[in-house]
Amino acid sequence: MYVCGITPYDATHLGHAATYLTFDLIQRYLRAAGSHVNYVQNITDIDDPLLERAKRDGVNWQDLATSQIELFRSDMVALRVIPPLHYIGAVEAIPLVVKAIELLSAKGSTYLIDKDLYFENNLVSDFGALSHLDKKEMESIFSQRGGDPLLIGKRDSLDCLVWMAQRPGEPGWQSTLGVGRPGWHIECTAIAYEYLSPNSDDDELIDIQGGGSDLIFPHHEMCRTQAQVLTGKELASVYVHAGMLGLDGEKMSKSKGNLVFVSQLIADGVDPMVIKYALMMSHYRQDRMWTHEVLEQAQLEVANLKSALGAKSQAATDSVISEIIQALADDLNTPRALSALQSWSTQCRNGETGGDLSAMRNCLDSLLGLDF
Ligand code: 5CA
Ligand code: ZN
Repeated sequence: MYVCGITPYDATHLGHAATYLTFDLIQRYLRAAGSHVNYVQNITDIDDPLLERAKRDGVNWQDLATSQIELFRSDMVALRVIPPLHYIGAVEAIPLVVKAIELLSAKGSTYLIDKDLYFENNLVSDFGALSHLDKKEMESIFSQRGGDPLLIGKRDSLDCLVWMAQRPGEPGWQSTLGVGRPGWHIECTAIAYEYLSPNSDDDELIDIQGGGSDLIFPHHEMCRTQAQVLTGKELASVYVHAGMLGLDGEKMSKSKGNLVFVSQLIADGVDPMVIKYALMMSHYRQDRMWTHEVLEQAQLEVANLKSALGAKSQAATDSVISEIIQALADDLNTPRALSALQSWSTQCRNGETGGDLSAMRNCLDSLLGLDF
């Protein structure tokens, strides 16, 4: 499973948390079912937006990245997210990126504009099969998400930058492609290619490619196309995209600045398990809003659950555990799982007995990552 990681600034807002919790639920379910999960996540620790933010704030870009990665990691620990097996930064992956670009070039799918190297994605016949957007929409989203559809010299407006020659005042790394740095999409393609057994006999390179739905286009479309040229294979058997979390009617995003930070909520005294519970109250694929009411409802439900777990005896647990497993198997239907937990809490409050407390605690911990 490859999940697109953070660009380390403005971390960790609740939108990030919602997305990584989704993939944590997948990892937990697969592990509980007996699978070994090779979970890889990147960190985009060199890219235009990071450099722009460091410049705006007058700080060193590496210091900004290091401090934000630390914050992200401590937030993930507080939320009891199981870390990926491989957690790879773009900077450390530069040799892999260069190798991948060399392979793309050997297949004739790159070209130069000045000293920058571009990938020609039209060479793959079903380009667009992931996002199903028409070309005008693609061009519009591409320019909003760091692309350059209008750049003169491109063979196609949607071709993407894979190696950017060093700009004055910006960092660059020596390579066979000249001194420069990786483009965004190739970073994830190269890391997935290296860490997720490209030599297996499967028709697809990996099982699950994931991230938020804002990555469907251009990011995952471009990664998929690059992987196809590199390997002749589909990048993933399943593409999983979490819906966007919003605040005050708009997507929570760094560019709009309407962010609620996990670390701020925790500093304000909110229990991380309540944050997690609140994010699981809605379905991961749904675009949804973060509101005070959502947090209050989660506080109430967690209190119910804690009092059920703290009671002298508990209502029967077998059927509720089985309902939780079935709910998660049903495309991670967390609202259904939490509603089963609330019914069980009510049964406990009504004095029903016959349950196995440690089985329930194990279920909460292993499948939902909840510990009270
Ligand atoms: N570094 C790239 C991916 S390679 C990136 O998109 N970084 S990010 O910091 O902008 O986002 C990190 C992850 O959080 C991505 O998977 C993104 O899709 C997800 N994400 C960003 N904003 C939201 C949001 N409002 N709701 C849900 N998920 C979000
Ligand atoms: Zn990515």
